[in-house]
Amino acid sequence: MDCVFCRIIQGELPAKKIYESERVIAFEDIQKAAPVHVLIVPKQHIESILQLPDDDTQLLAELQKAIREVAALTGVAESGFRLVSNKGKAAGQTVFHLHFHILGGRDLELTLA
Ligand code: D5M
Repeated sequence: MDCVFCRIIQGELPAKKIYESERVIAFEDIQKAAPVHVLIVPKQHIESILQLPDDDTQLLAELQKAIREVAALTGVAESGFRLVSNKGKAAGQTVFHLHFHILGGRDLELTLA
């Protein structure tokens, strides 16, 4: 298996886990870009946001719950955070397993790109 996030999910690589549910895991980004930088990842290998099935209401709800829980657990629910999912190389996607970055813990630049 050459997907780094699948290897974390299988327990083959270490990660600092922040939150886990049946189908979603959240762990700290190894290259922190902000004091709070957590990745929210479906356990199933889904390449990007465009492959996320819109009829999988359980997974969609678990992802939404994970965002809310991670924001609360890391303290950024109050202070504010940015939620990012890169799709494709041109957008900066380097791991081709869907993930949402939660960034916060400091004032973030206003630019989106
Ligand atoms: O984001 C991919 C992110 O994944 C990037 O910020 C580094 C992070 N990453 C890569 N390998 C690991 C491991 N092993 N643990 C934790 N975080 C990791 P993208 O949006 O695809 O550029």
